[in-house]
Amino acid sequence: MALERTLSIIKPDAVAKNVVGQILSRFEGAGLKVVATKMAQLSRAEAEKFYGVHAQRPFFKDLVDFMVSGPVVVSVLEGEGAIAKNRDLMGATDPKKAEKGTIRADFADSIDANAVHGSDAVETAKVEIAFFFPEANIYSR
Ligand code: RTP
Ligand code: MG
Repeated sequence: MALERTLSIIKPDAVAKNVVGQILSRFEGAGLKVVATKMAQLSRAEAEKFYGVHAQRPFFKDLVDFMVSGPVVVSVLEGEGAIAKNRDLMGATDPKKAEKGTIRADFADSIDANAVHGSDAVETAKVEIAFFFPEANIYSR
């Protein structure tokens, strides 16, 4: 397995529920290192650009509305197979379908308010990380 980086966003619902620490703990417990992190309030323009790949989808407006509804915690996670590992920890997009013990099964309420985002591939991870963090602000260990 390769050493990878992935972008994680703890979404507004999970920040509002006060489970930021519990979610970051799950990443650490699975061997992922937090090598950059910050809290941010996304603007509409930022949320639209970040999720630009979904611009033509019927759920796009709801997704953007939700992502700007409160602050988020954005992190870069580093580790062996970090992209797939993070997606395993997150569980399925729809929390009703997410496996027991996953972040979405435990903390998410709906397919819109689904607690976390995680990059889905090496290339998207690169783009998403650069969207939020200059290389100088990533503290690889
Ligand atoms: P994410 O990008 O947020 O990590 O989630 P994902 O890969 O599991 O799902 P994706 O297909 O990339 O969709 C992005 C976000 O859009 C919302 N969504 N709603 N109503 C729907 O059918 C629907 N499908 C997707 C979800 O909030 C999803 O996280
Ligand atoms: Mg996605």
